[in-house]
Amino acid sequence: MTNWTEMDTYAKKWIKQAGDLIKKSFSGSLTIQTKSNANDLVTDIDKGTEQFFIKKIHEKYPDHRILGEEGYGDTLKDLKGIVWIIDPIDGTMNFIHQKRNFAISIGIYEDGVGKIGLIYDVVHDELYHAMKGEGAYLNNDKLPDLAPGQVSEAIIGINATWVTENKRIDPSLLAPLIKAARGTRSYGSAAIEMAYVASGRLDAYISLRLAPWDYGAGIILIEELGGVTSTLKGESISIESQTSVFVGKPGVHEEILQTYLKGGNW
Ligand code: 2AM
Ligand code: CA
Ligand code: CA
Ligand code: CA
Repeated sequence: MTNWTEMDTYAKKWIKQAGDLIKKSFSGSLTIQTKSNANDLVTDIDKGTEQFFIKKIHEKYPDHRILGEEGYGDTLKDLKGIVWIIDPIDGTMNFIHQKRNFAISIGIYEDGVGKIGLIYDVVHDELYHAMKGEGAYLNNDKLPDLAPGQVSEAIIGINATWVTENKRIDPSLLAPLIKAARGTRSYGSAAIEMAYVASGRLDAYISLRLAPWDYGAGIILIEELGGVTSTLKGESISIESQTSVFVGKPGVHEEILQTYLKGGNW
């Protein structure tokens, strides 16, 4: 029998410990490297944090597998069994430039089904957590279910990249949505933006390309609260690959999909 409560307790303990290690690193110097391009950054702290989780998980749960952004976990061909999907620092650019607005994201899946989602905004000491069927919380406070809303009163999380010339979408397609919304925000961390949708600070969030470790925890939190998660086409998100991600409270998600996105050729 899988003891999810025990796993949740360990995951929370480890995420707080990792957060403390990250905070301690602020007083030292960072080693920064680039990945796919000059603005795609990684630090020794991203790598060290991922390795910290892998060590803890392997010690306690040797049969669990781990998918981590920095590649120290397992190479997975499927999501059978229990898989921890980890982004050790989501918002690395913020971590480097601002020392805030980054998070640790952990989604725990069983046979591809999301069971536990944790997003820890380290600097604000805000831990968003959910266990499937057991409610979602911000620290010790239970989050209310997401109430229906409408675009005219919505704040939408979206990165300005998607309304400039880019590879994935005609930038003019999102302009009418941005005009119709009450406002837009961009925080530079997909995990934080999804946690903000869960907590009602944002009403929707759109990204044209995210990886499983960016959204693995966030979709568990949002779905637990009755929010809607899909790709930009309105299809269900497959946790196994890079995808567009479009999440929102009920009503807002539907209105955006029907009025602004339907018929787009992405
Ligand atoms: P990261 O900081 O873990 O790399 C920035 O707008 C958001 O997009 C962050 O959540 C960031 O995660 C993510 N991101 C950055 N580069 C990305 C890439 N090449 N593919 C997918 N997501 C990326
Ligand atoms: Ca990265
Ligand atoms: Ca990320
Ligand atoms: Ca990362």
